[in-house]
Amino acid sequence: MTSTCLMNCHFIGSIYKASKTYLTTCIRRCSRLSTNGNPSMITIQGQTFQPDEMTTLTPNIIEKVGCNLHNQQNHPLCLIKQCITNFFYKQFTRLGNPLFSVYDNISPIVTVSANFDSVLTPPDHVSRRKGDNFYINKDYMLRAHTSAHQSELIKSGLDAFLVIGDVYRRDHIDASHYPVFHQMEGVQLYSNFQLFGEKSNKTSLFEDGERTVEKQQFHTMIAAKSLEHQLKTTLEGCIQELFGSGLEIKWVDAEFPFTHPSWELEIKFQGEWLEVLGCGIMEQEIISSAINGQKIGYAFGLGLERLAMILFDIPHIKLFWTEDERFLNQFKAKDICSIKFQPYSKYPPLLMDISYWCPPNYEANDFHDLVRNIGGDLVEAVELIDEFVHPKTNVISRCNRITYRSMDRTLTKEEASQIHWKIAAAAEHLLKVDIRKK
Ligand code: FA5
Ligand code: MG
Repeated sequence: MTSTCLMNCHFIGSIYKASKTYLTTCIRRCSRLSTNGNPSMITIQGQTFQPDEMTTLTPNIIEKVGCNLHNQQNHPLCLIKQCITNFFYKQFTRLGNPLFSVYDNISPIVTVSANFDSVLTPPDHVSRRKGDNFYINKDYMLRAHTSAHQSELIKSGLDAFLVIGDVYRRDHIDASHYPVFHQMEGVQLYSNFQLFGEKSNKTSLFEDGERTVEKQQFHTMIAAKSLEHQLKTTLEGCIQELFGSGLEIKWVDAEFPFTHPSWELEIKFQGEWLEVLGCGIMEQEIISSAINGQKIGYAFGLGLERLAMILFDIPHIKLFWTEDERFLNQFKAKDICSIKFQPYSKYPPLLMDISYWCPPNYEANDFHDLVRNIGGDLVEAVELIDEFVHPKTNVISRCNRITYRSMDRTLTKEEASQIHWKIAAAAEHLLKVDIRKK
C-alpha cells in the first residue's frame, strides 16, 4: 500500500468518524443511506459494500445518490434532457418510430471494470486516479461517466441509444465544476447500408490499413470521414435546436481511450470558452467484442449542467442542487426556450485565504473534498492563488482562496469565518497539512 493510500484511508476513516452526527442526519433525512448498523460497511441504495484501501467515497456524496435531478419534473436538468431526447426522437426514425432507446434510470453504482476496462482504459491511465474518482472499494465505484454503460448496452443488441445519468468525480471547485454532475451518452452504430444507402455496394467500411490521426487501422477513410461528418452535423444540429444559430462554437481535437479520432465541442459563454461535450468514432474493439455484425459507430457524452447553464443563463453549477422555490419555480414555464434565470441572490461573496505547508503525497482533491464536506454549497469556489517550493526543505507551500456565498440568504462574516476555521482545523488534523496562515 502506498503512503497516498494510507493517507486517503486515514482521511476517509476519520471523515466517517468525524461526521458521525452528519451521517446520522443524512440517514434520517435520506432513507437510502445507512451504515446498516455496522459503521465499517457502506450501504448505498440497499447495496452493502466493504470499504478498503481504495475507498474515497464521502458521506456528502453518498447523500446525492438517488436524487436523480434529471428525472425531477420541471428541474432544468430534466428540461434539457427532454429537449435533447426530443431532438434525437425527431431526427432519427425507423418506420415512423424513434430509433434511439433512452435509459435514464441506470444505477450509478458500477464495477471499476465497467467504468474503465469496458471502454479500453489502460490500467495506468490517469483517469483511474484515486484522487479523481469516488471509489466505493477496489471493485466498485460511482460511475465517472455514462460511457460505463456503452458496452453492456451494445451487447444487449442495441445500436442506437441515449443514457442519461448522474456521474461522480473528485474535481476542483468553481462555477462550472461540481463533484456530481449529469451526462447524456449517445451511441449510434451503422452498417454499410445504413451509412451509405444505395451507394453501399460500391463502398466498404473496413480495411486492413494504418492507424493515423484521421482514422483507425480497421476503417476505410471514406467510412471514417462519413461517420465524422454524420456525428458533427448531428451534434451541431442538436446545439442549434437548443440555442438557435447565434452562438459561437468550436471543435477541438481530443483524446479518449474509447474513441479515435476524438473531439470536444466548446461554446462561448460569458466571454469564455466552455467545453460542453466529448465525442468520437468508437474504437472498433469495443463494438467487435460486443456484437458479431459488421458495424462501425460514433459515441458522444454531453455535460447537461453546462448546456443548461448556457440555455437558461444559470451562473453557478451549485444552483442545480438548491431546493429554493425561487430557483425551481422559474422552470415551470410552458415555453422552456424562453426561460432565462433571474438571479435572486445579490449577496456579495466572502473571500478567505488559507496557506499551508503540504505533507508528502498531498492530493489537492482531498482538500477539495474536505472543503465541501465542511462548507457544503456555501463554498462557491476554491482557487489556488499561490504555490512555491521552499528552497531549503523542498516542502511545497500552497495558498487557496475560498469563496463563500449563499444563494438563499445573507452569509455573515462570522458564519464564514467559523466554517473557514473548521476547514483549517480539519485540514491540519486529517490531511496533516501545516497551516501557515488563515
Ligand atoms: C467524458 O466523460 C467522456 N466519457 C465523453 C465521451 C463519450 C467521449 C463518448 C467520447 C465518446 P469528459 O470528461 O470530457 O468526457 O466529460 C464530458 C463532459 O462532461 C464535458 O465536456 C463537460 O461538459 C462535462 N463535465 C466534465 N467534468 C465536469 C464537472 N466536474 N462538472 C460539470 N460538468 C463536467
Ligand atoms: Mg473533457
